[in-house]
Amino acid sequence: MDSGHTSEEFYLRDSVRTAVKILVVGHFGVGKTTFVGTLSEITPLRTEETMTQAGAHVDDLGGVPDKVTTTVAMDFGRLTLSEDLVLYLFGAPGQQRFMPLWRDLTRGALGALVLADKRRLDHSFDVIGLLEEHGLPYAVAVNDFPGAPEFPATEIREALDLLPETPLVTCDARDRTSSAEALISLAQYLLSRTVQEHA
Ligand SMILES: Nc1nc2c(ncn2[C@@H]2O[C@H](COP(=O)(O)OP(=O)(O)O)[C@@H](O)[C@H]2O)c(=O)[nH]1
Ligand SMILES: [Mg+2]
Repeated sequence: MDSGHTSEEFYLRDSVRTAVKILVVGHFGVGKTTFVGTLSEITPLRTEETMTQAGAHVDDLGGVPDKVTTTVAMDFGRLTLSEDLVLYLFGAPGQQRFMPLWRDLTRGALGALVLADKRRLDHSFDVIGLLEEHGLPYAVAVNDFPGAPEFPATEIREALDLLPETPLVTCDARDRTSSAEALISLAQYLLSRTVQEHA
């Protein structure tokens, strides 16, 4: 197989003892596939389909007119963090019609990173509502798209109705360092909650 990957990258190291499932969620066109692709060490599994005319009335193209694919199920990627710890990233669709997937998707997940777009923060309400419904802790990463208005963090928090402890960071899903930092803010938050629970 000539995919540019070595078997080292495909197979999980024998030393891995802990696998953690993290969701990367957000509305249509917010950067989930990009984010998982940027961080994954394996070729991400993508379930994208070319949008058909039939989907035209349900997939809101506002703000992303040149987007021709949409995630129909999810993205899947892997990130080995240390000898014994591996993260599995599940990019989950935010469209209303995929909501039945969420029960299965949230099962076993430690937390979620919500990708948000400042140009349409209201589009994140559904996804945040679902996370709260499922009791899954989350951090919010605002992706900077060209032409996005400049909002102070306090206004974004207010618009999304975030708790004071919910991490809010900015992120460029196309950039590995920036995406990793967003994931780290989620990990630190999850860890601080675990420490509190055991205090
Ligand atoms: N400027 C900018 N563009 C992004 C960012 N993340 C994704 N994009 C672009 O936005 C479009 C939609 O991204 P995609 O990952 O397909 O969104 P998805 O529907 O959430 O999977 C693509 O053209 C990406 O290149 C980001 O952080 N900043
Ligand atoms: Mg996608």
